[in-house]
This record gives sequence, structure tokens and C-alpha cells, in this order.
Amino acid sequence: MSHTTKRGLTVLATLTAFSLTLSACGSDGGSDGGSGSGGGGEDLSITFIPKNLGNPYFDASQVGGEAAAGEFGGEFEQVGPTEATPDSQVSFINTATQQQTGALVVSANDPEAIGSALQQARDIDIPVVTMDSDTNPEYRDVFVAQADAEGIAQAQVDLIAEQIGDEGQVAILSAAANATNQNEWIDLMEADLEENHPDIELVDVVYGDDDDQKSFDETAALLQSNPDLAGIISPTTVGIAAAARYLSTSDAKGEVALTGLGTPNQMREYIEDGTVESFALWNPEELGYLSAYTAQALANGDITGEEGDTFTAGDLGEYEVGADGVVVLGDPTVFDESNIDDFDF
Ligand code: RAM
Repeated sequence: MSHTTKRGLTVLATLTAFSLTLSACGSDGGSDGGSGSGGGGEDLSITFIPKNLGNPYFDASQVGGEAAAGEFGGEFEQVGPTEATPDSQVSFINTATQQQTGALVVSANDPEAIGSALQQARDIDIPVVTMDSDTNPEYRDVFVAQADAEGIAQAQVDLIAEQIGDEGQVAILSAAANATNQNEWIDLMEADLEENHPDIELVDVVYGDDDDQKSFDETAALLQSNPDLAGIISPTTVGIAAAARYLSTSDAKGEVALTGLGTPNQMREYIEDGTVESFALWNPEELGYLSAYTAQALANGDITGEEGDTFTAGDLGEYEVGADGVVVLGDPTVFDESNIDDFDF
């Protein structure tokens, strides 16, 4: 498989063992998040605010965050909006700030809209970590990135190119229109397609807002308005699962390729029934785990977010803060019928 060698995408054997460790780890579930433990000691309270609730991806990152907090004796809570709109997280950030949470970990729906709310938290020395989807860098101390953005973009382009014989029309079904992470990947995918895949034409980019029904409906509309479509890339776990569900019972099954970023548990049935050949992702449990340890390291004063700072993230080992305050989890993994059953998230 050429895509696995080009960017060094690897199946991390440690992932399964890591998941087992996480599920064995107890936690109080965070019933008391805002207890005012702003000092960053053993009783550190950490508040996770995902893009939206009800998304299995963020359920998984929550598992990792809870496990980490359990290990270092902290308290954990996850709160957030039901809709992934630009400013829907503001009230949750403000509440956590008023309660003087020990640290905030946020996946941003918009790079700017939550900026002043985060700044208010930082004004009273609450460390702010973005994970998964960044804000503009001035609003946070550290961004915990799931993987290198170029690698994530190229993995998806390589997968679709391989599945459609490197030619034909493709479309992108994304998350929310302002999502920092998806927009960066889309820009990089467009550049990669233009430079390296002259016979692939990107005909449309549509947005399902990380809402299952909207993503399903957008898939139907895409197929209707682009009868010659050869493939869809969906760089969102909500989007790819909804698109796969639509394709699986439509005439386009097996005719229109689908790839992107999905969780193995949501995509397993579509790999098994032949709707989807392969897709990619990192381990969101590990992302949550690393983000909680990053928050603790900031709260303890072990790091400040400066390039070159190092800290230990529990079982994941040592990490270093890179340029622009970014910590990178690792390489994405490609899933197909040969390995999907090795993963449970
Ligand atoms: C969705 C969210 C998340 C993204 C994954 C791939 O769950 O949009 O931000 O990282 O997909």
C-alpha cells in the first residue's frame, strides 16, 4: 500500500495496550469540576470543553482525560454545547472561569469566537490548552495536535487517490464551516491535489456541522448534484460515519469511494459490508490523555508553553513543546479490513 509508506503512517501496536490501561483506570467522573483548585497541585480540576457533546470522538477523548486525571489525583469534568457553532462554547468557558477551574482543555469550533472568553480565564491564571482544533495561538498556552497537519491531509488524499485510480471528481464533506482543524486540512488537501494529482478534480466542499443528520443530508445532496462523483473525503468522524450510512443503502455503494477520518467503532460495519475500503485516524483517547497531562504540566509550572519545554505524559512518555506552543501526539493510523478489529474506540 503506497500510502502507508509515503508518510510513514504506522499502526501503533501500543494503542491496544494503551486502551486497556485506560479502561482499567478508575475516575470519579468529574461530578465536581469547578472546585477552585487553580493552583495545580494534586487536586487539580480540569474542565474539558469539546466542540459538541454526543460525538463518539469526544466521548473517547474524555475517557483519556479522565484516565489521566485519575492517575495524577485530579478532578475531571466534561461540559459543552450540543451544537458545534462558533460561539456555542463561550458560556461553558465563562462558567468554568467563574468556578475557577484548575485548567481548561478546549477543542475550538472557531479560531477567534472564543478568544476573549479564554483570555478572561488566562487573566486569572487558568492554563488554557486547546486540543484537536486550535484557536488563534494568542488565546491559549499550548495546542495539543493529534498529528502533523500535512500528514493528516496527505493520508486522506493518498487514500482517495488509491481508491479511485487517481482520477475523477471528488468532493469534501467537512464539519463546521469555521472549524480550525478541518479548514487547515482542507487547504492542505487542495494544495496536494493540485500539485500531485492533476486528474482528480475537487468539485465541491460541503459542511455537515458535525451533526449526523445534516451530514447525511449533505451526502445525499452531493450525490444528486454531482452524478459523476468518483469519491468523497470526509475529514470528520461524524461526517464519514453519516456518509457511509447513506452510501451503504444507496445505488452509489461500491461506485462512489468514501474515505477520511473515522473512529474504528463507528466505521467497522461499513468496512465489513464493503461500503468503505479504508480511512484514517489517531487515537482520541490518547489525545485526551495527553491533553490532560499537558494541562497538569502547565498548572504545576513544569512547562510554560515555550518551545523546548518537556514533560512526561503518564504512560505515553515524554513530550516536547514545539514551535508556536504545539505538542504533537503522533502519526495517524490507516484502518482497513486487515486491522480494524484490533481497535476499540
Ligand atoms: C470530528 C471533529 C473533530 C475531528 C475529528 C476527526 O469528531 O470534527 O474535531 O478531529 O472529527
